[in-house]
Amino acid sequence: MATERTLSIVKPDGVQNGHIGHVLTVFEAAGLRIAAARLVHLTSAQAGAFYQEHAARPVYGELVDYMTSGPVLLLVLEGDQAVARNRELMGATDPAQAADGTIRKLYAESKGRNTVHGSDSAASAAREIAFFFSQAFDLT
Ligand code: IDP
Ligand code: MG
Repeated sequence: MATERTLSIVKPDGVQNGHIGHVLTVFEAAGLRIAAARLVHLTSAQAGAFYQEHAARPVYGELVDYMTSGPVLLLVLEGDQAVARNRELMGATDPAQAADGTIRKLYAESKGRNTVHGSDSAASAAREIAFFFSQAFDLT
């Protein structure tokens, strides 16, 4: 067992389309515990800083606009190999490429409006969790 934590975000389309409940059910059914959660409407500064690694990509402006278009649900998931497990449950970035049964296959509208975010490595997870959640206050 390699218990890990990872950051998940239910993106604006997932919140607006009413998929929070099912996304949480998918995580819990897969054995991932919800270790922290917060619903927020991100500012451009916050979304821009969170996605700083993508700042040089053409999609960056569109991504920041989209992520600030409505509330998002920030989640810390915990469980065995949580980083990889969450990425499996999410499916590929482009819903046309996502495997059957994945969250993005079910709900994503496009490569941009793709319902969920998930950390892509243990290092990203540590950085992303620390960006949104405080060890002293939010996480036990
Ligand atoms: P990931 O979310 O599957 O890890 P990344 O390549 O890290 O994918 O891209 C971050 C986010 O940027 C994607 O989830 C998606 O919302 C957006 N994005 C990536 N590529 C495109 C694109 O070609 N068009 C529109 N949005 C994109
Ligand atoms: Mg990514």
